[in-house]
Amino acid sequence: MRSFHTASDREVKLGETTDIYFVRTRQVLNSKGLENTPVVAEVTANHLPENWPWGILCGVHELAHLFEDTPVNIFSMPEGSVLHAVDSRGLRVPIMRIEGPYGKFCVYETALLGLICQASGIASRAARMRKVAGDKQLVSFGIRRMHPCLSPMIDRAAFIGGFDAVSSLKGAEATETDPVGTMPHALIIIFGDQVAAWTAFDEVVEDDVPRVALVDTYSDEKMEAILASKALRKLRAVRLDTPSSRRGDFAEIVREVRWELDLRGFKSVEIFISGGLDEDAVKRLRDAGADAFGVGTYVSNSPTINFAMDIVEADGRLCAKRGKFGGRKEVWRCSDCMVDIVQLYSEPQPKCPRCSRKMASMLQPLIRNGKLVAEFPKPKEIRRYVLEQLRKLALE
Ligand code: PCP
Repeated sequence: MRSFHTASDREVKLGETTDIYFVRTRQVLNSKGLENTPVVAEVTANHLPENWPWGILCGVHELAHLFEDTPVNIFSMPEGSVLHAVDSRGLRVPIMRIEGPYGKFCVYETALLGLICQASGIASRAARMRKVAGDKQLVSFGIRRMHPCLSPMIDRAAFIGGFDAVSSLKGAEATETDPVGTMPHALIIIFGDQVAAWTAFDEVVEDDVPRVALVDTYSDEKMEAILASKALRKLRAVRLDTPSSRRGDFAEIVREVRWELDLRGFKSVEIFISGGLDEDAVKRLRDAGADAFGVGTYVSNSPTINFAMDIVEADGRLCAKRGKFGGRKEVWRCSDCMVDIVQLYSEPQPKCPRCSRKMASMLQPLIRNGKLVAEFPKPKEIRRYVLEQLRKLALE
């Protein structure tokens, strides 16, 4: 009897999370001897959520494991690549191409899309947060808003998107980092006294864990921040998770806390903010003097990037459905200008329309005849790749 309403790795690999119409399609193709019809299918996004000018591709490694031992070839943008919905001429950009006998992989379309739609949405919002936060610390606090079986994926996507740390044990494992957290209101409520709770935390928790005191449980943030700074010699920061009913002009509260701490010589005590943070709030509070942010729902509950997979060639015939562009394509990118050009596969390597430098092909071999042929960089390396690209991009 399963405890949670989730599918196991084995069930996903067996195609049991597919939509029934793919099972029936395979049934029809098998009965008519068409299951081995060779196709070229491409994955594109009609548009990006909230008019984002770009997104971050995430979920490719899991997708590769899904297709292992399936007789197909897959060419994909590497995990962590910036993606555009359309190229510099308005043509939709394929982020992935799958070539092979359609009947052998049709049941995987559902899982394929699920693996990249959600993770790419999270990584993209995380990357936008990264752009807004600048060099301020960003910690992923969002797994509590989502099904726990997804916590490693959510934290990994947030980290790859540019977050500095994640709060969950499994997320830290998936990113090969140390989990980061402060203290919950519950700790202070149990002690019934802020100073007693902070001091107990300081006595008991390992020395290498930064001391971040929560300063909004019972009274004014300014007063509790001063109290905590006086109580803990090694205090790294104070966390303000002020309930929305008390937030008012939160930026002004942050400025006030900063001023009063500096006034009393606690210049090294940082200000950590959490609760209901989105891009606008982080920008406002960063400018008000906040040093670190715990972001939850806004990233873990990101809109998905609604990728679609479409057959563009079948048995050598050009055959895209209405609204899609037929024929096998290549995606060329100028990694300096971050400009994309989509061309038919047979066309020669183009030059960047902006800087005239040679462009690089983005669709790299991932799977060849069911075998993994791509290296899987570690999450830290993928994150570095994302940060390099973000330096060349504007938020709007
Ligand atoms: C929440 C908890 C989450 C934060 C806020 C994420 O505070 O710390 O990590 O919030 P968001 O989803 O709105 O971005 P509480 O609910 O007060 O929980 P706790 O006392 O455990 O910190």
